[in-house]
Amino acid sequence: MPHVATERFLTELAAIVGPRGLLTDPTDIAPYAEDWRRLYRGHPPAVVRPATTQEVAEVVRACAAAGVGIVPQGGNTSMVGGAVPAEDGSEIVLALARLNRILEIDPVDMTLTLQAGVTLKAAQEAAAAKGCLLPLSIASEGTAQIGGVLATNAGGNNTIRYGNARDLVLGLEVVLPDGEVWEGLRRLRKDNTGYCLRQLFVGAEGTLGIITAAVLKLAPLPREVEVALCALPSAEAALDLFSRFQAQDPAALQAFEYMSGSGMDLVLAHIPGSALPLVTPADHYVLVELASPRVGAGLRPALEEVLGAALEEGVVLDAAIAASGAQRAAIWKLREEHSEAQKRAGASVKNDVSVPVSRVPALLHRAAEACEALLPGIRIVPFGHLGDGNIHFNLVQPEGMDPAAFLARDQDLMAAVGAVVRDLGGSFSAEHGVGRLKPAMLPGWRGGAELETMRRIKQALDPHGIMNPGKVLP
Ligand code: 2HG
Ligand code: ZN
Repeated sequence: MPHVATERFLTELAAIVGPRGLLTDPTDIAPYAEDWRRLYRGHPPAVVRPATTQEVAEVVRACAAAGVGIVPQGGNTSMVGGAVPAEDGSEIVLALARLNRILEIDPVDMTLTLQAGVTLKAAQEAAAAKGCLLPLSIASEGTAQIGGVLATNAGGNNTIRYGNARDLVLGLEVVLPDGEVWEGLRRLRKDNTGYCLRQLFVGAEGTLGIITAAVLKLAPLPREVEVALCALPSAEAALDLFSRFQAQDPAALQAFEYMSGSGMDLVLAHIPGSALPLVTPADHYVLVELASPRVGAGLRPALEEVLGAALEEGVVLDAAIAASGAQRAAIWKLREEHSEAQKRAGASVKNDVSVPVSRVPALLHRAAEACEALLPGIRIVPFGHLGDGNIHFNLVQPEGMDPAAFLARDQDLMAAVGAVVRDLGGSFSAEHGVGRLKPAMLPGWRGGAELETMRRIKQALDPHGIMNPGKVLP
């Protein structure tokens, strides 16, 4: 059980990270104390901003000796309160933003070695400058940092083609809960030497150690990209369209994203500069992206072939193909601004769930029915990564309802969606993690031997429970 930090302890931290590296003024601390969704506000006595792995290790050793909890924090974009400190002053925030160096890009090995505090966008840009693609794309990539992206095993828009964050990790450097540094920055494509430690830290949400650097796999940079926005009559039609693109050329399919008409309406209403590039609004939309590293891959005719047939058969009602990079970006913006638009529309309850892809239409119908029965007038605004079965089944408060009264219903609503997801063989946390929001749900979904094994791993690595306390495990 972590202890409350003393003045003496803070002086010790200042000696490790220097005056630039320690924030204790409440105004400076405030942005680190609250999550993006504003669900939680902690009271950390300090925010430590180490500049080197060695400093991270010394801070961890000091915290371990004092029994003070540590909350590792990257861009603070967690959707589940994964990087917020406790209210009782027993946890400091350890921000990794100053570990922001790209260490090496190797275009032969196709690897990117970098520190944890580099933003995902900066990492993508560094790779692109060397003619390579870092194939991980998430809406918060301008702010999210590599350490957090790996700690949550982020998924995002390109999972259908390249997998999740964990599929890109070849090596890691991790500061363990006793302050020892595991130097595992290998870049091997094959390495069967005992337990795969790096995968233990990916997705552990900072509860087993602090990721300070990583080696990531790169892919060839696409030379041809096509993006289309399609309006569809039903969720079944969206799945049908996905199958058509899969059947045509699965290797070209880079993203297949779903948006509901209700979600699109919120974007159009709340995000300045957004416009629908289609004549008639619909109840369902899909963004499809095809990409190839080959010049002359013929993606445009391929896209037109599938869309043409789908239009003729009534599977697609209308479609717009981007004619320039600016138009591609404008279509992507309609998708990526969904979270921001929902935030502006009022209080929201998020269900980051996944089901087998074939069951996405059933999820959309049945979960909507269950939520409407619980709270008439609720705004159902699902969107997400249809191609991998991960839907953000998000709910926005009825117009005019008191936000607090709506949030008081969150457990009921999440349970109702959860019951449908369970019945469809899905997961209650697809890509955002468990964080502080969902530990109580874990035993119901991952009980028995699975939860017990997780507890034993936690106990073995962090026996005093100082690493990101209160997250993931109940
Ligand atoms: C996305 O896919 C993110 O845009 C955020 O995962 C989802 O706001 C959300 O629930
Ligand atoms: Zn997502």
